[in-house]
Amino acid sequence: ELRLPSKVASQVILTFPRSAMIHDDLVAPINDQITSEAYASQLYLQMSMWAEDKGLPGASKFFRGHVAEEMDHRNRLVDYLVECDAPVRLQAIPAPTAEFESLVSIINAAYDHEKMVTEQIDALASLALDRRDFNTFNMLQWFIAEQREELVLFRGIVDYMKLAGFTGGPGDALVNLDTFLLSQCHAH
Ligand code: OFO
Repeated sequence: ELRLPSKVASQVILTFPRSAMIHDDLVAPINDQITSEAYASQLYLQMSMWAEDKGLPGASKFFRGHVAEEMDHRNRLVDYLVECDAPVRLQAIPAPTAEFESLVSIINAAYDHEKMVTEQIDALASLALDRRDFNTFNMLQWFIAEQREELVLFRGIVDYMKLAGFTGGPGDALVNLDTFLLSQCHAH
C-alpha cells in the first residue's frame, strides 16, 4: 500500500491474461510503485524549485539530479511489466507540498521519504518471495541496492548538516551546506 500524501488506490484492472513471468499478486503493487517513483520525482522537482527560489544553486542542482533518477526508477518498473506482458495502468500523481521551512527541513523530508520508499521496496521483495515469484524478486535486487545507496547518501548529508552546525537560517553554514550539496551531485 502506498503512503503518499493523498492515498492512491491501485486502479489496475486484472482482466489481463495471466503472465507466465510474474505472479498476479505482484502486478498491482508494482503499478503502485510506479506511481510512488513518479511522486518522488515530483517531490524532488518541487524541492529543487524551492532551492532555486531561495538562491541556493547547490541544493537546486542536487535535487534536480534526483528528478531524472526517480524517473529512471519509474521506467525500470514500467519496462519490467512490459517485459512480463503484464498491464501498466498509470495513476494520478499527488501534488507534493511546496511549503518548506528551510533547507534543514527539506533534507530531513527527503531522508524520511527515502526511508519510506525503502520500506515499500522491502515489502515488494517480501511479497515476491512469499509468492515464489523469483523473476520479480530478482528485478527488485537492483532497487534494494539503490535504496541502500539513497539512504547512505541522505544520512551523509544529514550528518554533514549537523557537523556544519546548520540550523536553518542564512549565514556561512547555509552557504557551506549548499556547496556541499553541489559536491554530492555526482556522488550518486
Ligand atoms: Fe529515491 O529512490 Fe526511487 O523512489
